[in-house]
Amino acid sequence: SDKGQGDMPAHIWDKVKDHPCYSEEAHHYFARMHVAVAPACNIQCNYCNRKYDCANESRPGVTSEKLTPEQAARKVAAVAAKVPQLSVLGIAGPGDSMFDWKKTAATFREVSKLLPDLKYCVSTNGLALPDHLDELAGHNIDHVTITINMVDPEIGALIYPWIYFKGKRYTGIEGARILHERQMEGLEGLTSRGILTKINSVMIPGINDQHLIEVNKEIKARGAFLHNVMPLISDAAHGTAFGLSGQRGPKPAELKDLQDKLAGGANLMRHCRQCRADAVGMLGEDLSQDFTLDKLPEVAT
Ligand code: CLF
Ligand code: SF4
Repeated sequence: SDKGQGDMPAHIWDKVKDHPCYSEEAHHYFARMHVAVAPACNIQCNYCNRKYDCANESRPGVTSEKLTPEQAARKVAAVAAKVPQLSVLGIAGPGDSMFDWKKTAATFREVSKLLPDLKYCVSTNGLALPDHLDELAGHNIDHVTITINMVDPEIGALIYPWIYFKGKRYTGIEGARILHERQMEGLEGLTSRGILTKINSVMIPGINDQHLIEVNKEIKARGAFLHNVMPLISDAAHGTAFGLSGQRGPKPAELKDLQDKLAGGANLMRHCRQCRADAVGMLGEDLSQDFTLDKLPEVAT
C-alpha cells in the first residue's frame, strides 16, 4: 500500500524524507551542497546584485567560485567524502540554472559518474523551464524550485526590468507577462511529471507583499508542493541591490504576518536559510571555504 508519513503518500515521502529543504525534519539529519556552475542569467530582477549569488536563494556575501562541470564533480566528491550527511546536490546560481542547461546537465552527468546515488535539485527563475521538462525527468531530478514573485504582469514590471527570451529582449509588462506564462507552464509541466516543486517568493514590501497571497493560491492550484516566502535582504552595505532606490526588506513581524495569512494554502517552508550558490553542509552551516578549488584533492575519473 502507499503508506507514507502522516497524510503524505509513500511515493512522495520517499522524495522528501532525506531532502533538507523539503522536509523540516530532514534538515536536522541531512546536508545539501550547491555548485556554482551557472553564472549567466536570462532575466533581470530589480533585487539582484550579480556580484553576489543569485537572490533566488541567497544573501549577499562573497562571490562564489565559478566551476566547470568537471571541477564541480571533483568538489562534490571531496565534500561527500567528508560530509556523510550529504544527500542533495543543488544548482542554484549564481545566475539561472537553466539558461545554460547544457552545462547544468553536464554537471549532473559528471557527478553521477562519481556518486551515482546523490539526489539532484535545481532552482530557476522559470523562463527556460518549459524547454527542459523531459530532460529533468530523464536526469532523475525529483526537486525543482521556481522563484515566482508575481502572477500579475503589472506587478512583475516593477520587479523585472527586462527578460531575454528566444534571442530578444522584452521589457516592462510585456516581459513580465512572458515570464509569468513560462513560470505557470513550467510548474504545470513539473506537476504532471511527478516532480516535486518548491516555489520561492521574495517578499518585497510595498511591491508584492500582499500579492503573494494570490501567488500562493495560483501555485497551489497548479500542484506546488511547498511555498517558501523569503524576505528581501536589502543590501545597503553593498550598494544597489534593488533597482528601486531605498527599497527595504520586510521586518520579521511583517513576514510572520504574511505567513499567517497564507496558512491553509500551499504548504509553507519556514526553515529556509537563504543559502549561497556555493553553500556546503547542513542548512545554516557553510563549509564552502573548506572546499575551494585549491583545496580539492585530485580524483581519478
Ligand atoms: Fe539547494 Fe534550494 Fe535545492 Fe535546497 S537550498 S537548490 S531546494 S538543495 Fe533550501 Fe537553501 Fe532555502 Fe534553498 S535552505 S535557500 S530552500
Ligand atoms: Fe539575479 Fe537570480 Fe534574478 Fe537572475 S534570476 S536576475 S541571477 S536574482
